[in-house]
Amino acid sequence: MKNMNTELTAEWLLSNDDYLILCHRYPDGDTIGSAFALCRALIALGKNAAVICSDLIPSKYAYIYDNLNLPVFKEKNIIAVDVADPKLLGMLEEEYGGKVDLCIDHHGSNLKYAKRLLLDPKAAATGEIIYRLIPAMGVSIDKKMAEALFTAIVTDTGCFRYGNTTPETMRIGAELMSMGVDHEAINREMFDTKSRERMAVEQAVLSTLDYWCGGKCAVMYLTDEMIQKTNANEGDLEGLAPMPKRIEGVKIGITLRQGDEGYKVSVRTNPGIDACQICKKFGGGGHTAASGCFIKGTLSSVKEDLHIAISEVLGE
Ligand SMILES: [Mn+2]
Repeated sequence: MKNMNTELTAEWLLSNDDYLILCHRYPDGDTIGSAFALCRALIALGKNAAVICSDLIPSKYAYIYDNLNLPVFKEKNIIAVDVADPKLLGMLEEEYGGKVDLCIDHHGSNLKYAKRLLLDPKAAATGEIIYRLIPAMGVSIDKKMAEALFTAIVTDTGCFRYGNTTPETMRIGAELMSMGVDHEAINREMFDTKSRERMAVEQAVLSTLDYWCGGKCAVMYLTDEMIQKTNANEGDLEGLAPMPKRIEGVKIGITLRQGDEGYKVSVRTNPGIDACQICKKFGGGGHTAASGCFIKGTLSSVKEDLHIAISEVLGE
């Protein structure tokens, strides 16, 4: 594994071609926005580039990938963006997990699985790293790239609210706005507009809310059956994870989502508790305030495993 900086990465991208860019599963605004901004920049250079993801990209992100004519080519170089662990490639792991030529990421927990790694754990979003990379390749950021990068940054910072937001994040946001990004429309689409299916999911998921450790931990879950009943699509299920930690007195918020033979666990914490430490116990990772892991078992066994781990962390 070779550690890269922006200049070295730009040089490598300029001297190669035929890039396949991979997003992480359960794609969010950062992985999608970063991937398409980079893809558009490479195409602007006359390179072949395309983006793939193991899961469907939610339609609310359509403005990020519309009007993009992807060339037909055989990939020679694999790039993963915002992917800390090859497991997060989902169904693409088997084919590409061991073949990633370049990983661009901001997760301190990155497993350093790629041949080259451009990592900045201080960046609030991978989109910040791509924002610096595109001009280093000699490409000027156009409006579509700016919209994609703005989306990457607002989604990973909760619209510049979370602790990962730095003065640099705000400066980049301001620069992107001056490039013509319609911040109001993007923020409305990302944070305000909710489908009826989404409202039904929130209603269902909130009805499962449970409190542990004297109310310092709030837990809720989402099963396949609930998803079916509410007729929700992948886009309707995004952004549920921060909900439990918003409750007064809660230090740790946990959201469980049913998966194959177990549950995907999203942990969100308020200052003073390291979510990454909790998830590492179960083979996962992420950031201090937002991390994830996968635990095998039934709903009740997964809850029990978590309850024990959380009680230890909270010293109860
Ligand atoms: Mn990210």
